[in-house]
Amino acid sequence: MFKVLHLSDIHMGSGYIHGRLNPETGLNTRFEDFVQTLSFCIDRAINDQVDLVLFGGDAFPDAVPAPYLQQAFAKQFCRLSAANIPTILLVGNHDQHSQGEGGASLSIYRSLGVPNIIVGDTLATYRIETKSGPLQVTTLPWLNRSTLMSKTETDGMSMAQVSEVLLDRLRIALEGEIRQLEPTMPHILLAHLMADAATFGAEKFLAVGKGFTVPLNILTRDCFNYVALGHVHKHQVLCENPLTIYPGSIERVDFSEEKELKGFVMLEIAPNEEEENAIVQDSSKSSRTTDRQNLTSQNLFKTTYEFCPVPARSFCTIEINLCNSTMPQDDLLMAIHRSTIQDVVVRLIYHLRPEQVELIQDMVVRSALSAAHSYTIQADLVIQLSRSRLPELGVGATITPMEALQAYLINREDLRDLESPILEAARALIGDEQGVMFGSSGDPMFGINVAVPTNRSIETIDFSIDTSDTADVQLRLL
Ligand SMILES: [Mn+2]
Repeated sequence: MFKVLHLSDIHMGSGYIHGRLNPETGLNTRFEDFVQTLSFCIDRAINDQVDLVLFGGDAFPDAVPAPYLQQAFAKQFCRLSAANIPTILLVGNHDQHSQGEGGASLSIYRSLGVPNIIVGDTLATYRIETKSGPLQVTTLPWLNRSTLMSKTETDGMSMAQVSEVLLDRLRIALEGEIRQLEPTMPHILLAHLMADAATFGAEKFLAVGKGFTVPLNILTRDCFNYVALGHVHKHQVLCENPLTIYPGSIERVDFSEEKELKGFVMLEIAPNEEEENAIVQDSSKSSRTTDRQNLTSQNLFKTTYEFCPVPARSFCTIEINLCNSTMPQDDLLMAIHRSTIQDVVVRLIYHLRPEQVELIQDMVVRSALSAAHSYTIQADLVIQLSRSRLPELGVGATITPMEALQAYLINREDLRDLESPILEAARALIGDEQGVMFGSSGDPMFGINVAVPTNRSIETIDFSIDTSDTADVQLRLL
């Protein structure tokens, strides 16, 4: 039986904004968190005496990590090397360097010839001698267009066409690796990629601009006993047969990972006893050779897994809308006290109206958050840029200019004192216009009877304007 530990997406050196300076070490506390969590994984590998450790890629935020990051990473993985645990470090997109011949932040381990460490920076298959026997691992690092195609080849092709050709080449290259496999040995595919579990159409090919999306069916071949993935930070099982798993990242890089459980995957690949028995029975007959040829490593071995959570730093968002609160500070403090914030990275978001701002004392809020590992406060002012529409002025309502003005004035308390003069001026204006329109064309006069609320009482004002159809233009304003 083989025991394999699979972890991925360490990103050591990320998310410092959520940490603080440790005065004792002079280092960012988030760096220390990442080292501690990685150390937790390595401890488990050593204590459980696993046969193999697979790292799915993305060691650092970029391919040129600061020396202290390189050193911290190396210290942990060299413990595996010293414990004679074979380890494969796969190259992810964050590890690749595009200058010159390429290379990666992890290539140094090969250059130095660190025992028991293999750097997976090309598509290749390794036979690894473990204490439980040999097994095979195919490494598939992050692919970009230039890995499989030259510039002249892609000239004049659409993104969809490029992706199609790339996938075809990947399929062929992987097939080449698969054909070299020894079927009696367990076989693992270790890949850093964005897998696409859905059936894909041309729209999916367009994703190549952001990355290279690989359809799951290219990976889930029955020759594999396990497909170990890296790149996606959320732990997920994409396929049961063969088991295809993203262990996810080991520490939260930002708040997008707040709700995700962090950890690694522990695998057991054991001989499939049912199949073994079948072979023994068959071997008494003459058909043994034929049956053995038909067997794939998938039915010779059985893979089981366990997701092992790690003590990653918790993140917590506290969001509260205080717009309708009469005591916004009390409500805000209550929301903080209801949350577990001890040693947690906290993001406090509250919404309030501009006139409530002075009701919040920043120092009191900060003091309430002091138990957090770190915190940010985001106060969102809710400003009503426009008044709500008046129902009287809604679409579809047939209304005259005077009615519209009246409805508007009723809703503007601040203009109450000016209501009468405004209305009178409006009447005069409209009257003038009507007079010009009708008067100049020689149309007959019309009269309007208007009831106008003035100073909260309603009085009727009579005035006369030229009219041709009294019924149609009679206004009754309430
Ligand atoms: Mn990645």
